[in-house]
Parts: sequence; C-alpha cells; structure tokens
Amino acid sequence: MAKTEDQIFTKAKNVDQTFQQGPGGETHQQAGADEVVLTTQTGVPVSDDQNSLKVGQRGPVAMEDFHLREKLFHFDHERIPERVVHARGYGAHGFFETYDSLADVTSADLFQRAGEQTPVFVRFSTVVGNKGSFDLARDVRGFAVKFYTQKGNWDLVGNNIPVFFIQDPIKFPDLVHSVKQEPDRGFPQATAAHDNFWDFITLMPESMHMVMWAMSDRAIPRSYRMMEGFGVHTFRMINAEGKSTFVKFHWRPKLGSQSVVWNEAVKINGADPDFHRRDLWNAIKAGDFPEWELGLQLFDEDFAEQFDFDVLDSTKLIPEELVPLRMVGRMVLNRMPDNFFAETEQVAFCTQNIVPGLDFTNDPLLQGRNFSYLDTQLKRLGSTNFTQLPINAPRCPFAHFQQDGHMAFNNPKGRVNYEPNSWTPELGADGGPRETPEGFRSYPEAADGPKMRIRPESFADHYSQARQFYISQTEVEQIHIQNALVFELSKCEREDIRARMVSHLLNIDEKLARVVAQGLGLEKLPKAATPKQAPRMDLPPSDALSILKKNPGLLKGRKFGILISDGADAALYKAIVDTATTAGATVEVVASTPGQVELSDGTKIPVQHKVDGGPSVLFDFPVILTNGPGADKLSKLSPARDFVSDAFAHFKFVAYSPEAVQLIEKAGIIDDLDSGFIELEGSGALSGYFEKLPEIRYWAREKAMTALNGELPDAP
Ligand code: HDE
Repeated sequence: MAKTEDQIFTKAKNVDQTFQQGPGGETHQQAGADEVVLTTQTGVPVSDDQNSLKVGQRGPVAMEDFHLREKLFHFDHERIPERVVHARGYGAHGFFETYDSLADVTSADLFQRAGEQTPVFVRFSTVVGNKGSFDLARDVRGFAVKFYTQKGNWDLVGNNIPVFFIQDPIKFPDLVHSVKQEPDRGFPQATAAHDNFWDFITLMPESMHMVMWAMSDRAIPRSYRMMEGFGVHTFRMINAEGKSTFVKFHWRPKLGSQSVVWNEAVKINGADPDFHRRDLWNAIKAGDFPEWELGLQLFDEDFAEQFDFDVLDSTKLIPEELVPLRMVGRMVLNRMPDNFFAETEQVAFCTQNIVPGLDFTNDPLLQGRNFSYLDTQLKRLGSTNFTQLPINAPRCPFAHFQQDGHMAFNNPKGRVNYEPNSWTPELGADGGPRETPEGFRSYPEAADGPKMRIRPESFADHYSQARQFYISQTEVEQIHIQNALVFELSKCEREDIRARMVSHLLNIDEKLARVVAQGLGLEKLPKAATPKQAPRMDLPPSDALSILKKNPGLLKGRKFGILISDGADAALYKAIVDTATTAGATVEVVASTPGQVELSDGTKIPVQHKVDGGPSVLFDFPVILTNGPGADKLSKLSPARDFVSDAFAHFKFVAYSPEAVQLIEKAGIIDDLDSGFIELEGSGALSGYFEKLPEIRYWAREKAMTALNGELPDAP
C-alpha cells in the first residue's frame, strides 16, 4: 500500500530494529515490524541502500541500478539559484496582532478588529554575502514580512535601515554589481570594503545618507531580535471612503536595539558564522519569543507638500520628531520552520503583494521593485506556480482562472476556465469565481506629463540628512562611524577613491572628514565635492536615529558567559545565574575542558563551551570565576587570556572573582583596569556589578582609547 506523507516522515513508535552487516562491513538498520520502510521516489521498497549494483565483486557498476541513478539524479538538482541579493537569510513563523481598529485610515482587513491575529512569516537577511557567508558582515539587514491576511497576502519587504542607496531603480544592478565580489577575482565576500563599491558610491552622492547608516552600528546588529525594521518607501493607506493617507512603516524591537563592535563582529564571524541564526533559533526554541511593535508614520498631502524633502525619495526619511509613530500592533515570532529549504529558501516575497486598503505611491524605487521581485521568483523557483508552495500560498480562500505551467498542483475542476462566462450549474457547468466591488482598487491618483528621463529637482539634496544622521549620534556612535569609514576605505587600493569619499564627507561634517582623512593617512584634506544642492546645516539632531540614546537598559535576551574552573565559589556562581535568569538573560558556562566543572560545594555543572570554542565575543557579559589553582591553569591557556583581553577591547563589563586577577594580569591588561572590571569581593559587589549592566557596554573605555583628532593640513 502506498504510504502517505505522514507515514513517510513520522517515525513509528516501538521500533524493533535489527542491525545487519553489509557486504562492505558497514552496519545498517533494517525496518522493524512497525517501522517506516525506505523506498524510492516511486514507492519501491529498498533492500540495500549501502551498495550499488555491481557485476562481479569489483564492478563495473550496472546502469540498470535505478535506485542509484535516482539518488544521484535528485541530489544533482538539489540547489536552486540563490537570491541575487539577500541570499543569506533566516526565517521564522509568528503572528501579528492588531491593537485597535485602524478603520479611520485604512480598510485593510488585518487592521479592522482589535486583538485580531494574522499569521506571518518573516525572513531576515544580509544583502551582500552569498548563501554560505557569515552573519556578522557589516551590511544592511533585510526584514521581510509576509502577512497571510483574510484578504490575501501582504508582503512588507523592508530593511533595518530606513533609507536606501539610490533614487532610481535603473541603478540597482550597478549598485549590486559594485558591492558584491569583484567579477574577475570572485572576492571579497560579504563586504563593501573594496574599491568597486567605494568607486561607485563616491560617484553617486545620493547614496551618502545611506552610507552613513551602513557605516554606523546599525550594520552590525547584536541579534535579529534587537534591530528595527523599516518599509522605507512611502505607501498609501486607503479607508472605506476612498480617502488616502501616506504611511511609512516601522518595526520596533521590544528588546531595544543593540549592536556589537566591529572588532568583535570580525571575531564572531570566525567563532560562530551562524551567530544570528543560532540566536533566533535558541530564543524561539526556548520559548523566549521575539517581539516587535508596528509603528506608522501617517501624513497627508499637505505635510508632503511642506516637508523639506520629497516623500517619494527613498534616500530620505521623515524624522519622528515631525511625524511621531502611531503604534498599531505587535508581531511575535514563535515557531521555527520545519524545513529550512521549503520555507526560508522558497519563500517568495514580492513588493507587488498588497491588499485592499493599501496602495503604492510613485516612489520610483518601489515601482522598479514591483517588477523585479516577481521576475526574480520565477528565476529562483522555476515556475509561475511558486505561489502554490505552502509557504507562499494564501491562507484565505482563493479562486482564479490561471492554470497549468510547471508543477501545477492546484488544478481547478470543471469545464469553465475563462470569464466573463454565462455558465451556471443549471446550464451544466459552474461559472466559477466572479469579481466583487470589495476587491482591490488602485487609488485614482491623477497622472500626466511629458515622458522624460530625469531626476526630479526635489531629489537633489544629497547631504543634509546624512549630516542630520551623523549629528544625531552619541559621541561613541560617531567614533564607530569614523572608524568604520577608515577601515572600509583602507581596503581600497586606489587613494583617489579614498580621497573622493573624504571630499563628500566635507559636505556632511568637517570634523568627520578630517578624522577619516587622518585615519587614512592622507597628507592633505581634499576639496569638498561640489554639491548639486548646498547642504543644510540647520536640521536639528533626531534622538530616534541613535541606538544608544534609546537603550532601554534591558538584560532580557542578553547572554552571560562564565569562564569557570573547578573549585569556583558555588554561592557566587548561583547568585549570578539567579540574578541573570530572573532578568530574562541566559547563562552559558565556559571551561578549559568540556564535560563538567565541580564547584566549591561539590555541585557539578555542565560546560557548554571549551574555552577555545567559547570566546568572550559570543557573550554580552563575560564573567570569570576561579579559585587559585584554576586561575593558574587558565592563565597558561591563550584562549582564556584572549577571553579577557577581547572583553576589554570590546568595552565589556567583566566581573571576576578575586583569584582571577592572575589571569587578567597574564592577559596583559592589569595596568588598564577601569571601572568596567568589577571584582566580586565583599558585600554589595555583585549588586554593584548588576547595576552597571543596563549600560550594556562600558563606553567610557572606548572614549579613553580613541586617539584620532582630525589635525590635518587643508588642501592648498
Ligand atoms: Fe530588494 N530585492 N531591491 N530591496 N530586497 C530582492 O528579490 C530590488 C530594495 C529587500 O528575504 C530580490 O527575492 C530592486 C529596497 C529584501 O526573500 C530582488 C531594488 C529594500 C529582500 C530585489 C531593491 C529592499 C530583497 C532578490 C531597487 C528595502 C530579501 C531576491 C529598485 C525597502 C527578501 C528576491 C527575502 C530582495 C530587487 C531595493 C529589501 C532582486 C530592483 C529599497 C528584504 O528582486
């Protein structure tokens, strides 16, 4: 009897396995009475999956071995083209819950009823790297959400940065070519730090605002759970009366935003290239479901008219101080996919997927995307029927007359496959689905004018918001931007490209330009680039653009890493674990050997990381707990020394038991110890340590360590 899918994939209970030795000496299992039998794709039971069919003891292999041929044939075709951008991604299921009815601004079904939950699938991604690249690249993160609403699928395909590099879709292939691996050498992978990118970007001043974001900490998030998301473009919401309101979409993480520092990112990529994936997987599997709020910036034509910039220009944002967010719901991710390929790889986001009550605007980038996403899914998934894959199919009723094509699974029954038609059951055939007045209607915006290949004058200011972003950052965040620019440009072989970037920075912030020029070893400051429109110096800072100004000071979702040795103080260990876990953090144990560590009271605790595999870069809060002999032993291990010196270099708070001083000394930082290093001795020491942690990093150390001052001669 043919097996159903469930039978094939569900392991039978009470398995009665026998092990046999095959002709090659290998041990293989035979199905017991209740167990699922291995078959070919066509359902033929397989007796030997270890050896191909041979003529005689030593071959040749017989062509008639259909089982071998089928296995190789299928394996050879396992890969589909990876996404041309955003190839590396990770997805999860969840729901969106509407807070209150939004009927005043939109008729979109999912926003009508307070408390209504709409299923979602989210895919986070990096843009530049290939599918097998690492998670902590300096890069924009994709933040794509598919809402399976009762009136069709809505894809909000956003990023973790609210603006984009270019103003016109015709430049997208050039942008992507320039940033990905250079075509002759096939490297560098997953980084913008090379000549081609900076060459292109410095010839496209419209990208300067986005470049500032990409050089900021936004591009090295600590976790997908700790980053914001943005729909970027201006969209429309249309209510039941047909009134249109402009809208920009924002996702706000409940855990607050947090980033790592660059040197740490570089090391995380070696220690755990799947850092963000593992983080999301672990959180969801542990029931610690990540959550975001959806905020809307709603505004009308009048605001759009009087706003300093064009709301159709995707290189600009609207400061929240001008249009505050209206929080309209929350999104919770609570289930990992069962199968990475079927769901995360095959999910097909299309910006054209909107529902009644929403509409596009004339943002040219958005209009270009509406072509590109549909087109790319055909290339990737190989058939116009990709919407029939379970991850892409609507969860509401649907009916249409589109038919056939490769891999068509939803095949309508009956005689009629066109409309209009006059068939009725009385006449012998079901006429099929009909139009409805409640269906999607485009907003009747008037459009007229001569055809022209132009860039509107209202898109011409390329520097003012770049400057506004920079001056909105804290001093530490500004240092990070300076360092990132110096690092990236130092990877360019051509000095003229480096200098060209500095000439743009002069239109953004003079001190920034000087510091970067100095960091790059330029002998003289170049002249400022000639702006198409003079940059404005009067835009006020916007606190919402800084991560650190908005730090919620939460330990929830963060991770402690305790480097420990046998004989470590049991009471101290337990107090740290209790306080950390009560605050919603997790704790992992690092030791010189895997297995277990025995604490001072004889308790044995499991070790999650051997110290070489558990460097401090994997943890927000490194702790060192040892006794004397333990410190002696750890001091001889260079990974243990690195654990401490990296924690210092990454501005982390480090708590340590008094005996651990020996290790700190051997790590070479004893003379630099500052108040970010907390010795856990005496009453109040532990609570003093926990009181400091909401700052997340000891930024005072970074300020003290920064040397660049921007002193440099001007261009003659
Ligand atoms: Fe994309 N983008 N993009 N993009 N994009 C793709 O579609 C494109 C842009 C974004 O997790 C591709 O399915 C053009 C802005 C995300 O599957 C492709 C332009 C924003 C994802 C494509 C843009 C994005 C993509 C590649 C300029 C933020 C990953 C594979 C006109 C608002 C979705 C694919 C996922 C993916 C084209 C600009 C976000 C080629 C032509 C702006 C999150 O179709």
